[in-house]
Amino acid sequence: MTAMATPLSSLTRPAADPGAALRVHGVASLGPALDAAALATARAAFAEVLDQAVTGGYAQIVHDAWRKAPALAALVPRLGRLACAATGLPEVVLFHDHLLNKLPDGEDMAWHQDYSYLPLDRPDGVTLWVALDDVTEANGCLFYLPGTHTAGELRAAWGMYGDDDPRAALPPIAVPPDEPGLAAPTPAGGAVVHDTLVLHRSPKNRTAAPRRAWALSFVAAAARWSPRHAPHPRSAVEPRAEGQPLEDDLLRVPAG
Ligand SMILES: O=C(O)CCC(=O)C(=O)O
Repeated sequence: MTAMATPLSSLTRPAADPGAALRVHGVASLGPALDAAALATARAAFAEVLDQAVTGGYAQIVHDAWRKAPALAALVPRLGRLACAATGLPEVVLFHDHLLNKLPDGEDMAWHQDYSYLPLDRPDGVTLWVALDDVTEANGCLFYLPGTHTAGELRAAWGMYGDDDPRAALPPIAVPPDEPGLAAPTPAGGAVVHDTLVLHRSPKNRTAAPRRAWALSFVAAAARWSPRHAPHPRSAVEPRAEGQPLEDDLLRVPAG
């Protein structure tokens, strides 16, 4: 008889076995990922590049922050090793990263899968989300629906090209309106890792202070570009072919 997976009841404490939690629930709290010095470095870099942010209703976003701030690039190996440990991959590639400055009283971010927005031919990867402030339910922590990664890819929550978008034919995201999901409050320097297919949302910041975070998309080295799968800031300015290998100049992190 196969043992039933125990439902996840909390994301407030680091997972005892992040790899198992990621596999079963699609999300795992990792606990501290940046020590005090690294956190100070990341915050200083955040301040330096914030003027390069694009402003959306949901947050100010600095895309590809590691290319803009060498201090952030220097922190990527330690975070990539956490991604390798959680996924079991021998190596991960930093496909994309972004800094998020969630200003007070912005918009809610709806339930979505990160893979909907990755122009890649497979969902093999994770988002490593690092809190740069103490992130709570009040200032807009992430909320998850554990286990939803096993249902496969769903219709993109927003941002489709039109009816011929391949994502339009997928089953819609159907989460009851009264389903809050499981909150993942995370102290500054702490991280949460999630599967690119797990449903998550991020409500608005209801405090008076901005809320800072750094989200890194680590993917399997075998993944290939698929601009047809999803729009992406980089494929829009520098066109990529279907099936093109990931660029050599992306940061690659072997397991430690
Ligand atoms: O609120 C955040 O920092 C993360 C939002 C999110 O889910 C995303 O960028 O995919």
